[in-house]
Amino acid sequence: MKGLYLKTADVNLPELNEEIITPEISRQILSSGDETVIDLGNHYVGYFSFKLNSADEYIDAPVRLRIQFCEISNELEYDFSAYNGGLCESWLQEEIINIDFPGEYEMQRRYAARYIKIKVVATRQKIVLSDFEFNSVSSADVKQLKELTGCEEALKKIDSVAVNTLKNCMQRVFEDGPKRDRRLWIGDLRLEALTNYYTFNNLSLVLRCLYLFAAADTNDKEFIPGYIYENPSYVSGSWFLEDYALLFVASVCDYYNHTEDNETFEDLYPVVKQQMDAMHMTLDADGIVTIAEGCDAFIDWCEGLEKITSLHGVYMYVLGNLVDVLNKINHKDKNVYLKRYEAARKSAENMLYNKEKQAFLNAKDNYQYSVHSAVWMVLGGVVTGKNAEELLLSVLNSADSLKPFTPYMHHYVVEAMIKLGMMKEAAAYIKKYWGGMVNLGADTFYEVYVPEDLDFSPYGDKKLNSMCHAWSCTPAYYIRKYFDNSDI
Ligand code: RAM
Repeated sequence: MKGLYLKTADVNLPELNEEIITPEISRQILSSGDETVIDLGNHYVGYFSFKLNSADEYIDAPVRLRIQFCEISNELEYDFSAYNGGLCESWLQEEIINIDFPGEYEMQRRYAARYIKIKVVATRQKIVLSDFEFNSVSSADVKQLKELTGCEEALKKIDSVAVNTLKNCMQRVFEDGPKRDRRLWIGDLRLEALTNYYTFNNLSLVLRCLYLFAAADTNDKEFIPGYIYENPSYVSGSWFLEDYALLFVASVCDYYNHTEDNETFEDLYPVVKQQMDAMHMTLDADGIVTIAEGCDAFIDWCEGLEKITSLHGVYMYVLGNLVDVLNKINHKDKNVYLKRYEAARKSAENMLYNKEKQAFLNAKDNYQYSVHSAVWMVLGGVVTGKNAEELLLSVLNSADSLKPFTPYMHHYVVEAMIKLGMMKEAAAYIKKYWGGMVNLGADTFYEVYVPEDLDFSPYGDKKLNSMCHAWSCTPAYYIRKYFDNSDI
């Protein structure tokens, strides 16, 4: 089966569209110690080339350049040698190159950048750098994109940044971030695929990614890993995130809902079933999900976050999505999952909800009060209607609750609002949160954005935060699905 899955993934390997960016910068005459900055005018992903020539006399020694690729202008000031984070510093986009002869120089590696800073580390004679070109690549076909017609300027601007974010993450797979980690993660894939349906609609890229995960090695619990590598050859990931395994199922359901492609759904159903059954096996005596040994849950990059209530909500949300699809196609297993959904809801009402406080405060999560729990319980359908709306607004406005850290989690806040019909609040939330990045001058949306702490990094040093990150692209999905041509 794995072989067949990989074959389908291969058949759907996309062609990359290229666009040559020629920055407006004249030829630069530089000596040792000089520096120049090239502004590409927007954030792109691709390959950089330039010409090097001698100015007056022939260069009689190699020329040593330090070239730094920066996603945002602040990075131009970063001292890469002072990096102090938990991830490997080789992710920093910096090269020292030595050029022996004058002529054209094409850099071999792919970069994500708007700015390119070149420092002449050593040269004997003056040099001339010219003919700068950036060959940008993406598997998004921009011709597929429809213009927004009836939406206010603030949302239009947010949409364009979101679309740019998605475009730059669409490569051989839906990457999480073209600077880092440059790989396929389920949580990111799901949000990219959803946004892709309303923008570039590259269905074969979605198929490719779903089949790549279907081919992954599962752990002894039968969960697929949270990520995989596919280039130059296939390697299965080794971090097993239960919420991500469930969101694979959600992604298959989204794909079915968008395409009604029964054949693909049936093809992937064994993996779907495996994830749902593996999750079912984690239920404790109270009927609440647990994090199995050797597994983990992501939910958000939020320090100290207790995750059981959220994870239970993800489980219910995915059960709900799956039951909808199984009903649509009148699948034989539809009642199995409906029963599980109902049982999971009862357990959540009994064990996770505090009636007196009207909040999700419970022993499973050490009575921690978080937006995450509330959002996922709303999405799981444990609370509904006016009650849910009030509960959600209280936790969002409370000074004591843990708040989302990543645009990924903020996406699900907006989804919860939309589920409750809070359309005005959802639009306002997008304008405030993603609009905040636009106000900072974002060309693409960031991996993490905490307005009160702009230096926050889950990795201990913001130099490695990704400034064009897939899971941040969903305003384009919301705007195009709900807010373009609406009165909101
Ligand atoms: C980080 C990346 C990725 C995300 C995982 C859980 O490494 O930001 O996008 O899915 O974490």
